[in-house]
Amino acid sequence: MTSVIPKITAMKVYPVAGYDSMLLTLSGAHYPYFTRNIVVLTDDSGQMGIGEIHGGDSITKSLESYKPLIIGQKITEYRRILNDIRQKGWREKNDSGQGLQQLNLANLKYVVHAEAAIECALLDLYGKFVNLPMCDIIGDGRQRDKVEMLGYLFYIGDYHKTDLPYIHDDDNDAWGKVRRQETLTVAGIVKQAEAAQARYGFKNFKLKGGVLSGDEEMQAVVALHKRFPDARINLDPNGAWSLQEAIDLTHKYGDALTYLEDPCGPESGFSGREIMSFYKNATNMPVATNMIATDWKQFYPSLMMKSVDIVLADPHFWGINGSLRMASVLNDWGLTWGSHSNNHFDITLALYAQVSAAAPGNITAIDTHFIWQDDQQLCDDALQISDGGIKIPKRPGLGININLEKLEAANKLYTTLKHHDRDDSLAMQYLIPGWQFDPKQPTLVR
Ligand code: GKR
Ligand code: MG
Repeated sequence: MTSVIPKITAMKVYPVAGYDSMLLTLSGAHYPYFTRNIVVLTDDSGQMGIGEIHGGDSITKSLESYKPLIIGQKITEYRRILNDIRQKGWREKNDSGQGLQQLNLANLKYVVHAEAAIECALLDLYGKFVNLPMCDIIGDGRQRDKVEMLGYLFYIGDYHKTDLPYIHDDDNDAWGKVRRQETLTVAGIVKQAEAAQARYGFKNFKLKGGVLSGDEEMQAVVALHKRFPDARINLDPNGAWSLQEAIDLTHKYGDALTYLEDPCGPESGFSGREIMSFYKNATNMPVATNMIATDWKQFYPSLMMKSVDIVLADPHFWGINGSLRMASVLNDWGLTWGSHSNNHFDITLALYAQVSAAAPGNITAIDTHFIWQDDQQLCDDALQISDGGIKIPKRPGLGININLEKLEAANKLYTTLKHHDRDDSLAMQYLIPGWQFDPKQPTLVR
């Protein structure tokens, strides 16, 4: 017999992989595959709730350790379940406390909160139970029906220079072609933005920097501004520039930018929070971060020193409830909320849409890598980006339903991989032999 409030009867963790382009960042070159973990909860009413989080063995192990704390529980107990997980679940030890200040990918497993995937799956079930979309039951409830996403642009390496199985020729329109081709020039970045805009209707753009010299990247920003004069344009070198370089580049090219993301980081014994504060004092340029404030403890000094204006509170780092708590605080204090992203499937896309729909105030357009993965959906009813945004569907919970065949195929691909953790130096070494990550040196400036 089905109980009035459904109980969780099963939890499955699927480590999965998808295909990626040779995207370049300060940490190197994206490998042909990216990995994630998908959680599927089933309740005794027969519903399934789903969640997605970063890949890697450590996160899989954390998720597996949560099973005894979840199975048999009522879905309405989701806050207590999450508290239990935080107290009793397994979590990787030996966190240096550095966070993402220097974009060291080995630290991602400390910054990511695996339980966010459980929170998502539980809220998906809860929404289905009360027959409401997730954004109506989280935070302060629905604030908008459509969420704006930004066009996330990348420099791209030439996969022909590797013997790695990068995806190519997988789509026919202009975006489908440019997203797999080498892109290292100003004209190439503008072409990429045009193609992304043609398919998705983006109004605003972010260029991932930390690849070429600051001057060359700023020239790309100037060209984007010229081509899309009404767009908010942001460049994110992930802290690669020195304080002085960031100030000089801003004075020279700042008119083309609306804000900058993590322009500089720790240097001369000062933390990234202090350096970003000096930068803001010198330039008055609004600054976004997903590096110096990735939790509440880091947020406190960032706030005291006025190091940041836009906190990209990714629900995978902050939890769904934590991210929305941040949205309320920022709104009350006249600051701005947004969300950071890493490569992801359509489950995360739906989560970003639902969380952003519930974030109060004048939020900034949301980061998403999904345009690089579009066509690899794990759900049949995946949300679509069109006219620069995502409309919240009327369907309950996350608003999407997993296709188990596609999920199992992505899991099968994962089992063929030698590396489960992200290491962007592996592919990068095909372009520059012996290449090593240096948080202060753009990837191709060697
Ligand atoms: O996809 O390589 C990437 C990005 O550089 C990612 O790792 C960053 O964490 O997108 C992120 C950011 O905004 O810093
Ligand atoms: Mg960033």
